[in-house]
Amino acid sequence: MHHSLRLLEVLFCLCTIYVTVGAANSSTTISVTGAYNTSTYFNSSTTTSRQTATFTNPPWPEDTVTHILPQSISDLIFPTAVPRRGIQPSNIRCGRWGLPQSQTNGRSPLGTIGKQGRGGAPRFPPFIGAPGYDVGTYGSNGASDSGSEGGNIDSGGNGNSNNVDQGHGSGYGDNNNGGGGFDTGFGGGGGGGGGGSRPTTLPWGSRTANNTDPYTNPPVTGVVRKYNFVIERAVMAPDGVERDVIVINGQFPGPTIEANWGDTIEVTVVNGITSPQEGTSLHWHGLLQKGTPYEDGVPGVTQCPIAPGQTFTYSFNADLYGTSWYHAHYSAQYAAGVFGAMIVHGPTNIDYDEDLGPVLLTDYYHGNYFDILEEVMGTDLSKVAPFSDNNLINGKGDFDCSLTSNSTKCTPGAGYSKFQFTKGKTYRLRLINGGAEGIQKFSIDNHQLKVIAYDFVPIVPYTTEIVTLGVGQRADIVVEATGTPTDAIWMRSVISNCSATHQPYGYAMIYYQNADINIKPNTTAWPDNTDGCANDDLSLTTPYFPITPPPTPATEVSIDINFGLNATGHLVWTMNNSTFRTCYNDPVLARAQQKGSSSTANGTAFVYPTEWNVFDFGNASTIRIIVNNLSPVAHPMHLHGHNMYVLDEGVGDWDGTVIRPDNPMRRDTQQLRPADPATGEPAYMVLQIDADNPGVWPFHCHIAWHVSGGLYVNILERPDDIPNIKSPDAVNALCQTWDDYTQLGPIDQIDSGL
Ligand SMILES: [Cu+2]
Repeated sequence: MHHSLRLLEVLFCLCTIYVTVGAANSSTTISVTGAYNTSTYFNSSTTTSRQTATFTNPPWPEDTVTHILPQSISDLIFPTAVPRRGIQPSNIRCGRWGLPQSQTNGRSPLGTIGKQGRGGAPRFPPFIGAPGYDVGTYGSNGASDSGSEGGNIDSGGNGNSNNVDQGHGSGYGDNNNGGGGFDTGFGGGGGGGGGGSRPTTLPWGSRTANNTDPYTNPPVTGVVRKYNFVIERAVMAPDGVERDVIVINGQFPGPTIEANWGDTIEVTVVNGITSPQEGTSLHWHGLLQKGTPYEDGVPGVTQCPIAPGQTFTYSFNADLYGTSWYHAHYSAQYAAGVFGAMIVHGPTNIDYDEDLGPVLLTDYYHGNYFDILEEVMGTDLSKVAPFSDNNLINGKGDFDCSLTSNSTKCTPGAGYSKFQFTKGKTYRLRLINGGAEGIQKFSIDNHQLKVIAYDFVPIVPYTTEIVTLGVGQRADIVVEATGTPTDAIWMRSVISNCSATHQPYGYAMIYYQNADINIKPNTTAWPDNTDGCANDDLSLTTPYFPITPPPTPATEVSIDINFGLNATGHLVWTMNNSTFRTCYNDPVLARAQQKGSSSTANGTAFVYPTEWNVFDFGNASTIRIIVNNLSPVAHPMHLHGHNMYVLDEGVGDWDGTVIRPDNPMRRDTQQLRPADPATGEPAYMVLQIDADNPGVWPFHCHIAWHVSGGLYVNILERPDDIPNIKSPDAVNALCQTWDDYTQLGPIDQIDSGL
């Protein structure tokens, strides 16, 4: 009881210490952030930011068994004397001694909470028979091996340069920069003037935003866009404060991926994470992965992790168009910097002059992600909801160095991202919330924003002053430069009071063509009357291509979200009273592929372990999910493999209302409101999907700290069709390598793993 009250205090008291960052230091150079030309197709063949690193064989020469995890910790976590409880059809090897996850919990505090959060938890005591077992002191020797070495990458333009834009620096060498407005939306052909090798037809043919169902009729261009990513540790100072990061090709944020609708994207990933080593995997947020669920990048679900030193090539279709991002899905690793924008050029539903490219909005922490995670997963309840330290736009922002400790290296005046407007022109901006926790409220002083798409779904444009984005959500907006030619304007993104931050204010600068770029803007923010925890009303957001879902779904399930303390005093999140934990060595999808069409394999049904949170929807053609939020915290709920119909959302019990039943909103991430803190009344959202994509699809909160705490379920969709989907050998080989790697010693999985 005492604990619960304390916890509520912590969760509710997210609003206390805001530090206002004063006027920004102005800088004397200006560069336009990501000026795209007027057409929306993309004409580069290959983007290669860096050569693939070479690794010797075996690929993890640096670390020995004892380096990976001290022997004493290994004994504590994986005691050999524990009676084994087999998971059918075979024992799953998760770690050195081959105990199934449900028997060990590793260093993880995750257990399964009893009904209503009361008693009996965890079902599988974490350290049975372990010597010296003591609540709260798990893994004390192993906790310190998350070293801060490895600063072998120069921080490039991040710390001290204002004129480098990291977001999309490398090689999209388009060769059509004649300014003629090339209407990709409705022209079906070149409307602009002569431009070198500009194609005479659009890559996606005659498809437009309102004549094509993207889910049934995507184009196939035959073009492959190739990228090489090397993921490594580094020390960087994007906002002036030096910290440990994990980044792609030395860039923060990572390189922008671009393709045309219908292209194939191929990304070769080298896991160069050392000192300590970690697995990794990349997820391509929002793409459907139809027929290629094994490319979805979720470790322990669709693949085994890419082991340290290993190289793996993802290959998948750009089957939807618009704005998105990619990120590591291994633990909370993306919060260390493993993410970037992903743009798929396609038809437009509105005219504009210039595409200014991605605008990444990210809450930002100065701590090492693993250190934060240890607190999130720890027993000190004052630390389970960590406060971010800053808010960045395209990886930039100032920080007040006087707020840092003497031991922290901080250089003032890191600078802001900059954009240029010309009076009278219209600009497309691609807003992405790529943060770990914070809800972003984006605005441009004195300018109206026309929202033309949410996530990968074009909508009937509507005008607003403030765009709300929960973690994982995107908005494409068009802005008309209605100011005067000498204007200098603040672009802002503010982390809402529904989130936990010490410094909510993110800034970038917009300079008009005749502005004095030596002055900083002096404009005033729009008043914010939006709900701090929720998206804009569903009645405001109408998909541009209408689709009417079946009014009565083939199957329906209710899922309750809650939290509580398990038997060891750790905060865990639950969906229908079960906390998720992945087994990196045993992907759910691989099990589903083995399982025959009669739900048996070799005559023996496979029973998914409880902690995998598998919801088997059989062959149902439509699936409705009613999510009830019993926790006083908002959750951006993300579904892989689909755009979900969002039928309704609000506080209380769903009364059966569907907002715009002939064409409900669709998107891949939807903000779930918190339970009413005054009355305790839960909040709800009602989702529906057409089961047209056989696979195992994660449905989870996109707050890094919540999914780490187990707020995750697997949607098993059309299991009878899954055995027909064959993973490439390279995907299967990941498990062999990962198995070999984990033979060296148990990995340090202190959270759900995702
Ligand atoms: Cu959440």
